[in-house]
This record gives sequence, structure tokens and C-alpha cells, in this order.
Amino acid sequence: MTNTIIEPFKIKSVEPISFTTREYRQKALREAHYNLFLLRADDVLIDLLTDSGTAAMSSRQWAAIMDGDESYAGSRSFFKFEKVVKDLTRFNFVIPTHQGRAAEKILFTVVGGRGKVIPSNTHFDTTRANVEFSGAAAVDLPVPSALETDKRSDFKGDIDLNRLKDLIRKVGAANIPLCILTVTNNSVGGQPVSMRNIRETSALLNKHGIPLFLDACRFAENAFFIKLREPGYKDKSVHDIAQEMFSYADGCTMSAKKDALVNIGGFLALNDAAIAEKSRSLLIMTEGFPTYGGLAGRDLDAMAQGLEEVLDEDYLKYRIRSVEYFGDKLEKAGVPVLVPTGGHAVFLDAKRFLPHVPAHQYPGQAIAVEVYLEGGIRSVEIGSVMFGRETDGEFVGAGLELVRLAIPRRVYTQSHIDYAAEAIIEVFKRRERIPGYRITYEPPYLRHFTAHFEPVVKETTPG
Ligand code: P61
Repeated sequence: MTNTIIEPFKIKSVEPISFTTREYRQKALREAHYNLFLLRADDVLIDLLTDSGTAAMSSRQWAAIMDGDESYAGSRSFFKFEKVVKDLTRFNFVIPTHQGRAAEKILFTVVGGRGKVIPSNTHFDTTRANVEFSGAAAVDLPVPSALETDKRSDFKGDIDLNRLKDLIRKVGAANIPLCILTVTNNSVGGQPVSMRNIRETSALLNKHGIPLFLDACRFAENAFFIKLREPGYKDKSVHDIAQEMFSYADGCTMSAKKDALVNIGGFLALNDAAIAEKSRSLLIMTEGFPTYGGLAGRDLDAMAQGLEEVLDEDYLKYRIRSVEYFGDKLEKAGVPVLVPTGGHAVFLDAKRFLPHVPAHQYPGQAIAVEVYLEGGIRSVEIGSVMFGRETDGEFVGAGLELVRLAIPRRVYTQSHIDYAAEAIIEVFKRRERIPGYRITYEPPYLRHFTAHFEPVVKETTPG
């Protein structure tokens, strides 16, 4: 019997990647002010910055692209896309958008506003930004195990139902227009939410007349984890599991750039006719006519095809296992990683990796810089650069200091992953010589994208 789980595809078209020398990368880092967002992608060998919009489309998706109908109104591509989304989610109204945050912006403009409170297992940063921009408050209620990076647990993505109950009691159901569950829960490490948690959240909210929405951008990965880990689901198809997840909800937002396997796209789907009506009016103002929503007809066709392909269990088995393989390899070498490995990324725990670098010297940033220098690999800091603040000269760190290595879908092979693991292990071996960083420039908002850094001990430049 064979045990190796292989890529369930063969490669028809390839894209070269660029090899650079260490000296070149050293210079590129200096020119980018040690901020990996400011590198040119051509200077990156293996790009693990994000799994969003970076998937390789299949030959069938490319064929669907050619079949796209670019009619302004009533496009055939829309009806194909709408049917796939309705069959999967059973929601009555399907509104395409150019990406996930556009769906969030429209939804929270309609239901948010001053005095409103939106609870979640954890809001992703664009979701939080859109909730807060509407004037509402975004409240994260993850389960306590979500913050313990070194402890294994099957469903660390769950929402804490006791805290949700308390919140409803405190602010009143009338002030909670909806609750949103992010599946999988990106901000705590791509951890899945259990079916039980979705069902119980829905039951609790139902008692108070509060709708449940899913932030569904990684719904298929979440459904596969349920199949693997939750009692009673091992013999169910992932398609049926996904349908059951949606059956407890009243609507969803989706960034199709993840589990719909496309490079651009998203949607809002829901049952409430009044909210759908208001959403369509906003859609026309910023995104476009309701049968294209800021996309080309061909994008809708590619999404429709991707939403079906992502539920292929051979694909999901390979996907989840290949991310876990990366995490296991690092863990075996003693590198501190968040466990268990999530669905779309491996997260390094920078506090344990660099205990000599304090939070205000950004240990996650320091590791991300070294990993690029070592192997040309781009990752992203998710810690005090992204979430830390200086309030009245006081530094307030993020709870977790992480480095995310997100795996684009169907893009890299096992040898790319082996190479990336080797580079990280090399960095780990010389961890004691790695300096912290200070910020030399930052913009007023979302500083991680454009901030400038320099190593704290100038004479020990990285490497
Ligand atoms: C990512 F650094 N995620 O993980 P849009 N919900 C969830 C997401 O993960 C998500 C969106 C909604 C990204 C891209 C990204 O500051 C950043 O289609 C759970 O990107 O609008 C996106 O979907 C938004 C990375 C976004 C960032 C914003 O890499």
C-alpha cells in the first residue's frame, strides 16, 4: 500500500521564479527598509505572504474564463455563478462583489452604525475595519485555547458561547444586528470552527432573534477539518458538511480569493430580502450592476468552477496535509510553531523563537526579515507591528507575536516546502544572533504595509 499523499494535479503551465544571492537580498532588504511588503515580488523566490488571490487556476477554470459572458446586465456567467452559490449555501439572494472586503463594507453599512455591536469568534482586520468604520463596535470572543500556541486542541477557532451570552445580556439583543463566525479563524492561526459550535451559536442567537453570518472565505478547509476531527462526520461528504455549516446561518460574506480558487472575486449571500435590497443599492453605487458586482463576467465563471473544485476531497486532503507537513517538519526540528497547524498557513511563535527580543523590538518582524535573507522566502509578521500601539508614549504589544507562512493553493510543490523549512531551520539555529527592530517611519493607519524599520543593534546587521 502507498501512503504518500500526492498533488492531485499535473502541471500544464509554469512560471519561473527568481533566484537571488544573499548579498542581493541584503541590499533589497535595506532598500525596502526591512519591510517585506515593500520588496518587489520579482525579488522573492517563494512567496508565502498570503493565500489570498494567489491560487493557480485549473485548466477548467481557464476554459470557463473563455466562456465568460461580458454582457452588462443579465450575463449568463452570473446565473451560472448564482446557481452554484445557491446550491451550496441555500441562501436566497446572491450579490457578487470584487472581493471580500467589498461585501463587508456593504453589509456593515446596511446593518452597522453607532451603538451597534458585532460579536465574532475573531474579526479579520478588514471585517473589523468595516464594522468600526460604520460606527459599530467589533467584539472578539475566541475560546481561551486560541491564545495557547503550544497546546493542541481540535477546534481552536470556536467562539466562546459563555462570553457571547454575557455580551447579549449586557448590550441587549436589539443592539446586535448580527454575529459573524470566521471559518476557518484566520487571526488565531487558521483554526477550524466545529459544527457543534456553529449549531449552538445559531441556537443561542435564534432565541434572541439575532442573525448568524459566516465569513466563509475558507469554508471548504473548515468543512474538511470537521470531517477529520468531529465525531459523526467522517462518512459525510465535504459538500454535505459545508451545506450543513451554511444551513445554520442567515447569510455570509466571502472572499473568493481563498477557497473559490480565483485571483479576484467575492460575494455577499443572505436570506433577508430587505437587507438584500439595500445592499444592491449600495452595490450599484460602488461595485456595479447586481449581475456583475465589480467583476468581469469571466471572473464569475471562474468562481463558479472554483467553488465546485474546492470541494473535491482529494484536493482538500492534499491541501490540509501539505500545510500540516510543513508545520510538522518545523516542529520536529524544534522550531516553535502554533499547534495544531491550521488550514492555510503555518505560524511561527516569535516569542518562543526569539525570547531575547522584546515585543517592542518586533520579534516577528526580525524573523520574517531573516527568513527572506536566508532563502528568499516572504512571510508576514502578525504581531506588534500589525496590532501593537504606542499610546501616550507607552508601548502596548499584541497578545501573540506570530510570523505567518501562508500557502497559496496548488502553486508550490513538496520540494518548495522542504526548501522553505530548511531555510527557517537555518535561521532558528542562529537565533541568538538575530537583532530586534525599531520603527523609523509609520503612517497613521495600517502601519504594517508601509512602515520603515532598522535593526536595533546597528553593528549586528541581520545575517
Ligand atoms: C489574508 F494583510 N485575507 O489572510 P479580501 N475575511 C478573512 C480574510 O482572511 C480576508 C478577508 C476577509 C487576507 C488578505 C489580506 O491587511 C490585510 O478579498 C477571514 O482580501 O477583501 C482576507 O478579503 C478580506 C491580508 C487582507 C492582509 C488584508 O492574507
